[in-house]
Amino acid sequence: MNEITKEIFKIIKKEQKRQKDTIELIASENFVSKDILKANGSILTNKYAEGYPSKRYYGGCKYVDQIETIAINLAKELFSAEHANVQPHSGSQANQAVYLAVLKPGDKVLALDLNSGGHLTHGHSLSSSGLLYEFHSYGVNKDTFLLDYDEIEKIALEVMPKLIVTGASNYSRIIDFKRFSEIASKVGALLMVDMAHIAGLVATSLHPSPVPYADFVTSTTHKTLRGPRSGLILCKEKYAKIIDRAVFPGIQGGPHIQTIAAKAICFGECMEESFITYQKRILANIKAMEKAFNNRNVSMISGGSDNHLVSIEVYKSLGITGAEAEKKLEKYNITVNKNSIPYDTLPPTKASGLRLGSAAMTSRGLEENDFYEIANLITDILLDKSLELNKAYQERVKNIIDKLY
Ligand code: DSN
Repeated sequence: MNEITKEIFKIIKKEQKRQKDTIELIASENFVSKDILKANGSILTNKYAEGYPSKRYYGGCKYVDQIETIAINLAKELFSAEHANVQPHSGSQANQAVYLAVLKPGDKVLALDLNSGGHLTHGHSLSSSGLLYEFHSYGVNKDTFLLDYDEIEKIALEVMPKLIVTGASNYSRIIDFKRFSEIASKVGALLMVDMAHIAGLVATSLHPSPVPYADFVTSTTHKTLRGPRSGLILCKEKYAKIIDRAVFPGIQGGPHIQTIAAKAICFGECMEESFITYQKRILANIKAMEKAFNNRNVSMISGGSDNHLVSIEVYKSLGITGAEAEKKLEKYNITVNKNSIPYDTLPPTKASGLRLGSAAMTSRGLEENDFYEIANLITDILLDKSLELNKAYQERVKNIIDKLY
């Protein structure tokens, strides 16, 4: 083992310890099963397989064809989709592929704005989405912080986009995909739903599925779905060809077969009864946080949550910016991310909010009383203006860490 290899493994060990000893509340993270880890780190990484099952540009693909076919079939079954492409390396690439498949440079797209919970690939000026296409945005209602479908319809009628995008990185309420599809058909637009955050809830019918309503559904596979770090596209059969062509050779070369194998295992795990129980616990656990924040008068965007995340306002309600809060909590081994809130008066580097998710710690066995305590602990830490680390809070963190699987 050379020095570089030793160094890298040493750092991986440290990261492993950090993950083990941390209260992980980043809403987009999770902990995969040992089988998923094993497939993802397997010899499949040695194989090139440009193309699709039985239509490859390389020899020696008979086994990887079997793996990709299993993954495709499971993805279709899990989400009741007509067609699945399991090759996107990430959610961003899944989105990029849909745009390439249906848009020409300069075409108009309507998507949720970043401050209201949208994603960079939904038209940020520095993302290829915003650079190549003419993105317009809708936000959330100024008073309720909820999606206002009548307002979205009004904007859609003004913009007349070719594609409407919905789905979010930071929206804690149920999204009405049927209403979005009605708006899209009224203005003659296609509909794409990026369900990355809620895919696990959709897979278990705990959030309404976008699949019957959207022309295209994109997702990551590593958030509530609890699979490997990767992407997925679902669509109607009539779009299968243009989607497959947009992924390869449109934006990607060889698929990562080791990750596709891990995705197949993930989809299989999602069909087990225990996965439904897990998703129900995610929801119950976030409700426990919601209750604690309510009791402590910590302001939550839209007043609470119907899914796996809750977005809290910290600048006005606790007197600390999101960036400072993130740093302060990290000192106590609580990992969160700062997040802009709708109509934020602070820049995204500071931000007024924190986004907290329950998927990862639910995977590690925490229950409602633990999440209730975590929300109280976060509130205590953020209200405490002392610069010294507080031993009592450290003890409370340790009590939670000690319970983790
Ligand atoms: N970065 C992811 C998130 O945290 O929501 C979205 O891609």
